[in-house]
Amino acid sequence: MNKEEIWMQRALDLSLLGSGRVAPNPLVGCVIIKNDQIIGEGWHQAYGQAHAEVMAINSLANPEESIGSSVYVSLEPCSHVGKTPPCADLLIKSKVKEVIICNLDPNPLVAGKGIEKLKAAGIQVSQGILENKGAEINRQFFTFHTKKRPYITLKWAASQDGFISQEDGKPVTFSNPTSQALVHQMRTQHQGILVGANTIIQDNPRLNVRLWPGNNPIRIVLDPHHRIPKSSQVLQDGQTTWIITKNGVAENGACQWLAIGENFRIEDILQLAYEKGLISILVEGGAKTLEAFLQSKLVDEVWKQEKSTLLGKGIAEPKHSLNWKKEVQVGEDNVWYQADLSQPKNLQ
Ligand code: AOF
Ligand code: ZN
Repeated sequence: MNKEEIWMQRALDLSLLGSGRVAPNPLVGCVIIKNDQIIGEGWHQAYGQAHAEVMAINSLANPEESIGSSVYVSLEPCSHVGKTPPCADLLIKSKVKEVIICNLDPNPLVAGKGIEKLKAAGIQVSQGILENKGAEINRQFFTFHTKKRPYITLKWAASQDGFISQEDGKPVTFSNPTSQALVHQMRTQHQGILVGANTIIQDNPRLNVRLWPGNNPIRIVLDPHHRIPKSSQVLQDGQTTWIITKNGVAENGACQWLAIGENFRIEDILQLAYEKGLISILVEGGAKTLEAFLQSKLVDEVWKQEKSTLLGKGIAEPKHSLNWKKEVQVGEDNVWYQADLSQPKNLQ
């Protein structure tokens, strides 16, 4: 790595410290350099709070130090007044010499305007360093703005012989404590968590985050025919749940019933989520729901947690021919696999 890449890598590493707390905003990190040394650092820590550039400028021992400095930031500085004032204005006021950017901001409120503003003020601007790494870190944010739909991750747990529950749909425990913590981490990293009505009826899950620090995703239940009982935990704990139905809309507090019509297509569900500003959804089951998403091809990431036991019978995992790649061994009895969706025989 050359020096520029090292500073940008640091900005990207800092950006990840906001993981699980910034959605629907992107992960952004910022490093301020003078005389080949880091003199300030910051990252976007939580939605609604200061942007990375503000945190970095505020971290300087003395505000004058920004004059003539080089600012490495993992996303194009914003040019709009949102929850916070424009970062481009702050950098101009701080008299920095140059701004080095990893990725452009696809948000139509910014999209190139941040760079224009900096250049118009006589600041040197370059863009594209470690661009692929930045695109990977903010894949949810970029997918949301470029494809105009949430980023979709599928995740299920199965026995080694490919069953995800008992024959009658009753749950089986495939997790060990570390695997459970990983599932909760994954939940913090998505803005929504989606299941079908059967999962609510059979498991009565809470679908919230308890074993990892970070935000709870919004619960989304596909319940076309209003089958889930009012006593379900997701309707009783006072936190947000959307129940997607075919017809009949009712609202009561944290729970919202949202009707999307008879067709009930995955496309319609994602359109609704897009309009509500959800940048990512973790689909946790059950079999029918996972299958419907795989069939729709509107899937960006697929994970399987496999337990090294044989069930012999039960409800089978989704049958799509996915190319699995082993990612991590979790304890003695769990392996996490990710599907390689870049292969032609698969989804894309
Ligand atoms: C930056 N630095 O650290 C972040 C940026 O509502 P706001 O004010 O928080 O603005 C959110 C938008 O600002 C977000 O959609 C994205 O375009 C940009 N995020 N920009 O310069 C940051 N988090
Ligand atoms: Zn900003």
